[in-house]
Amino acid sequence: MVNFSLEGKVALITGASYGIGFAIATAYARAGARIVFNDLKREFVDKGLAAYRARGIDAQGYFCDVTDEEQVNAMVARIEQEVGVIDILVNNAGIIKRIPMIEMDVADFRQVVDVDLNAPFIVSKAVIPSMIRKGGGKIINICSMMSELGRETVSAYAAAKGGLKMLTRNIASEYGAYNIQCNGIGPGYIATPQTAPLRERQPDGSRHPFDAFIVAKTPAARWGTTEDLEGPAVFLASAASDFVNGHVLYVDGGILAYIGKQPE
Ligand code: NAP
Ligand code: GCO
Repeated sequence: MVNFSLEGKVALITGASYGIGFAIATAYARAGARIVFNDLKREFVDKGLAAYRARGIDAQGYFCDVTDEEQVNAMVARIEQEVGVIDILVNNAGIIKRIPMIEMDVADFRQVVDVDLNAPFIVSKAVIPSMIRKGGGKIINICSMMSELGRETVSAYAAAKGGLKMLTRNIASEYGAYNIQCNGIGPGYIATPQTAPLRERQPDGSRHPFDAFIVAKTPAARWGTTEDLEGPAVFLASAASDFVNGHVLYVDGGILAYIGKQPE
């Protein structure tokens, strides 16, 4: 019998007050997991808690900047004390800055790499020792199309998400023998606040050119929804994926398989 149940598991999803993290956490709760999340801003922790409660989910929310190792270590220690050892970690918190590379300040580049790459290292490092003691665990890194592809204005994000793909493979290589599976999910273009600027209506009411571009570039001919990520995320957190390690599962409606529409 295939086992997708997360009954009795403690799952920490970073940056999960809304967006992709919130959807994944909600799916984990429905599969039986105890949900723990954090956010960078206290007001978002409170909003997140209310949103989980509205769905009948008893989540624990923490204020924590995932780029700050001291804060992360303190949060993980509190979670272990208040909820239990973390069985499932989803490194979801992320930011993007869309700036042409030659106009980008190095401080902006560093900030994106800090949140999107250094933070998954910091949080994973904090949870792995207890996973080893407990006999295993699951780490899921939220990668991107930009783990594979480049495009104008996203040099820092692509560098970080490409690095996150390799951090995923390295965690799998280094800790697979301890029954830790570390995999990535590479979402395609998903409708969330992060991508809202790419879907804004033009002053004349027409679609944003990038919006039309993405629909044309996606064989599924639509943007993804956060719900599209729920099944793959549950699979990678469950016993059903116990021999899947170091893999990035692209959930992109087929973008990476498609060369693009042929000229008329
Ligand atoms: P989002 O709507 O912008 O949400 C990102 C979350 O991360 C927010 O809750 C944000 O908190 C939190 N966060 C940012 N910096 C943080 C920090 N230093 N410490 C703690 N929390 C922090 O993004 P999303 O679209 O749901 O994306 C979630 C993940 O999926 C990201 O890693 C993103 O790169 C990736 N992704 C998104 C797409 C897409 O199309 N949307 C596609 C591929 C990959 P605040 O609100 O407090 O800032
Ligand atoms: C962009 C987008 C992306 C997506 C996503 C694609 O400006 O190109 O924001 O990079 O959010 O990561 O998978």
